[in-house]
Amino acid sequence: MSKPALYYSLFSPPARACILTAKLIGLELDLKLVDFASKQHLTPEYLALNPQHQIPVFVEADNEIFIDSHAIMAYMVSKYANNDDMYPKDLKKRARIDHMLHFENGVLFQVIKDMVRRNIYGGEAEFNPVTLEMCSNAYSFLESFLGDSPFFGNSAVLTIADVCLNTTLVTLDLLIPVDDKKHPRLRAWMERMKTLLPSYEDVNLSGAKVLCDRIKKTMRGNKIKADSITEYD
Ligand SMILES: N[C@@H](CCC(=O)N[C@@H](CS)C(=O)NCC(=O)O)C(=O)O
Repeated sequence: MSKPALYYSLFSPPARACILTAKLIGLELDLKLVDFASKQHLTPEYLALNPQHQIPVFVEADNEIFIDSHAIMAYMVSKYANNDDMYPKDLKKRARIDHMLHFENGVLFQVIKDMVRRNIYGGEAEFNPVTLEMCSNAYSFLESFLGDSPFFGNSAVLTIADVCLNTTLVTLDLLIPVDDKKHPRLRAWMERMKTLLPSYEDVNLSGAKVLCDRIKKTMRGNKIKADSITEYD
């Protein structure tokens, strides 16, 4: 039977979360790189997979298509893992993990979306105060949610909530660092995850750097443009 396929690019935190989850449960994926530089995600072939033109997309061996990293991670663990540790079947435990998946999607990841909107596409040369506030609030909420638990969702073991929060946080941390004075538990969890997640350097950090470099480079370009306009005012 052929392997399931994952359409991905390493710059994408949700795509990295799916790759790391598959590695953690020993699931081999047929990795299909989507070339954003040539706008492959906007081609008719890709839109047939995901009309929302986003990565990641998971295509099962029987050609069934699943969209959204959180749904993909939950599916991969439920179908292929040897146990339910990473996505518990117990409804109360699962509700706590689901909470963190929704938090990642609806709050933390929105900080990156806001930066992309303002700093890559909106011409802004600095981080907007709104973005900074969104980020600081998200870090503070995470610090509180984590509490004294080793993992998110009050879990005693690593789950898909930790994986998706981590791939997004590793990216954000390069842009707006998690302050160990303000968020000591979050910082300690991030350090621990470096050793618990597979492929930290070659997948997680290297992918995060690609997105971070793109944002920083565009911001520098926006600054040069803004300065030259001011000079001729
Ligand atoms: N909620 C989605 C978010 C996916 C997403 O925003 N992917 C971005 C890359 S990080 C993308 O493909 N953007 C291209 C576009 O929106 O055209 C998930 O978790 O999979």
